[in-house]
Amino acid sequence: MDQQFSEIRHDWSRDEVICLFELSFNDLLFRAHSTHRAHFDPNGVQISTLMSIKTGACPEDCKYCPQSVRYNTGLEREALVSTESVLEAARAARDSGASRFCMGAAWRSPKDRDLEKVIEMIQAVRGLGLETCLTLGMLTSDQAERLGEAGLDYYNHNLDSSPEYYREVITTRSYDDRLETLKNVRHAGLKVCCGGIVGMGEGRDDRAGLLVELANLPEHPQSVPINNLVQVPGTPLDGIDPIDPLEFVRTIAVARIMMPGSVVRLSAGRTEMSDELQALCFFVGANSIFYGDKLLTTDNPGAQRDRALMARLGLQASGAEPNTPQSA
Ligand code: SAM
Ligand code: DTB
Ligand code: SF4
Repeated sequence: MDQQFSEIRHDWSRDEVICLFELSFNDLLFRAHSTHRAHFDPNGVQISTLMSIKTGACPEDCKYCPQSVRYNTGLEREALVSTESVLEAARAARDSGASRFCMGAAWRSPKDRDLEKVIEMIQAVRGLGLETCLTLGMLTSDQAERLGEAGLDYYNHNLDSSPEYYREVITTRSYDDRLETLKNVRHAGLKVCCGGIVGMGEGRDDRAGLLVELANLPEHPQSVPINNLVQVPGTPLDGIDPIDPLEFVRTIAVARIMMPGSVVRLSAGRTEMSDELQALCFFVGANSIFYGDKLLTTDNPGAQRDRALMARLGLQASGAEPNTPQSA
């Protein structure tokens, strides 16, 4: 494989990444797509379905999030759901083509007794033959170990932005708290799903800073969700200028070049995107989506629209396994 398209690096500098962002659009697209092709089936898309298993009343103050208790978004809070309702939703997701079921809770961190119930859910979902992913907030190393022993496949915990912009968006926890949980998850042998949000008013420098943090982790996250902010009335970021769609494509392209063996998810924000914009994102290296009517609390394109989009682009649901052994 051409060295340019295959190298797994953990020593990116921000300046170098800004240079990638500044390439001519065609040069960037060509390089990102070539990298993508060298590592993955370019027509395969991994499909995950999300379920909110505990909704709203979160003590954290993330300015983008409809689930924070601090903002009046009109969201109805809901306690931890039953394992039966998880099973029912997971079965429906599997039957409509998802390969992974992701469960999210609006917690700062789970209590040990919550974890008991969540472990029951993991085992039920695994029993259906689906991969499992959880996002529950911060984890101690013991909690991460327990989830690993229960058979959890992935843990989602995003870095969300550059270290300096993070402080503008969230004050109730630090970047180091995030890095600590990521370390605990990695050490427990779980696969890491870690990405961020753009369109929060950050600059290109922050987007580059986020990608540097992700790629310079001891291992590239196996899954990298790139969310475009879903603006929710009542949250402080509602009404902010949206990101230029071509800058969004550039962000996906640079993520693909920097983390060639990771699955990059075109995550929140697809409802507002045209088919053409999504097609460009797939071309530059996005190879995973959330599928189903809802993300956690906000709308996602329905299954019918996504089936039509995939047929229009000749994309197939797949596990999106890298087609070459990863060296780091
Ligand atoms: N409470 C846990 C946490 O913060 O890690 C898990 C759930 S939280 C909703 C998971 C991720 O969803 C956040 O890290 C953020 O990247 C994304 N997210 C939340 N609200 C969003 C929004 N309005 N638009 C786009 N992404 C959003
Ligand atoms: C991720 O990066 N995006 C997903 C998932 N991981 C948990 C969540 C998006 C949430 C969008 C806002 C909502 O629906 O509440
Ligand atoms: Fe809570 Fe997670 Fe939303 Fe932040 S992003 S307010 S931690 S649910």
